[in-house]
Amino acid sequence: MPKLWGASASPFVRKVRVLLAEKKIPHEREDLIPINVSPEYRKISPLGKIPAWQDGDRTIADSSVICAYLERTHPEPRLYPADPYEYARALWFEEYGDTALVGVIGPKIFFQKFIAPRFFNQPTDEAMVRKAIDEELPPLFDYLESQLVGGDAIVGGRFSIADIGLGTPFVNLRHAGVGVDSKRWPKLARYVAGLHERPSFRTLIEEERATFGL
Ligand SMILES: N[C@@H](CCC(=O)N[C@@H](CS)C(=O)NCC(=O)O)C(=O)O
Repeated sequence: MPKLWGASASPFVRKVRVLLAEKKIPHEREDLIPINVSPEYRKISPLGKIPAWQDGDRTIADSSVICAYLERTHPEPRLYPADPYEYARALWFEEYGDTALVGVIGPKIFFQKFIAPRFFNQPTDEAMVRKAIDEELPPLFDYLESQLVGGDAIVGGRFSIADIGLGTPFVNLRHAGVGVDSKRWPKLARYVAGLHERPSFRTLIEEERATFGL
């Protein structure tokens, strides 16, 4: 049985888990937290990060690489657009989720409000959280609002890796108790709510909420 390494709260691990669910790929998961990882794990993930994928002696690190690989090994349902421009747009939004959204939501909101007090017994840096919510997220949300045309897919009218990559950091935002203001970003708020209602996302969100007692 192939194995996914990584803790469920990671937006990158969740990205792969949503793709695995959409494609119904059998696998098991090892719940690894990426702190002081073993030399054995570094052989699978040389940077020591999660997620990593292991299938026999084939090992792959990085969520984007794992997703692209699984699209080749399990082409149905197709989660990368066939049209070259739409394909590039989908990769762009996946990257936007991974870097722009996770860059703010991960360390400045989710870590501060959720991880630090629960797991490190550290107080939340409220000023950092406020600045992230008031100043850093709005331009990122403005851009997404400008790119959404309605419906539950941001590229080509069909659910893709773009939607998986964008939807996953919003789960971390939600776990941290922060939502998208539907008056200011109506299309984005509707889009995110729709994504999180898909069975693939919803099952993971419910599982994580149960794990964290949310
Ligand atoms: N580009 C990587 C990013 C993975 C990543 O940064 N994962 C975090 C957890 S959310 C991690 O493992 N951090 C530990 C570290 O950087 O040492 C991917 O898409 O898989």
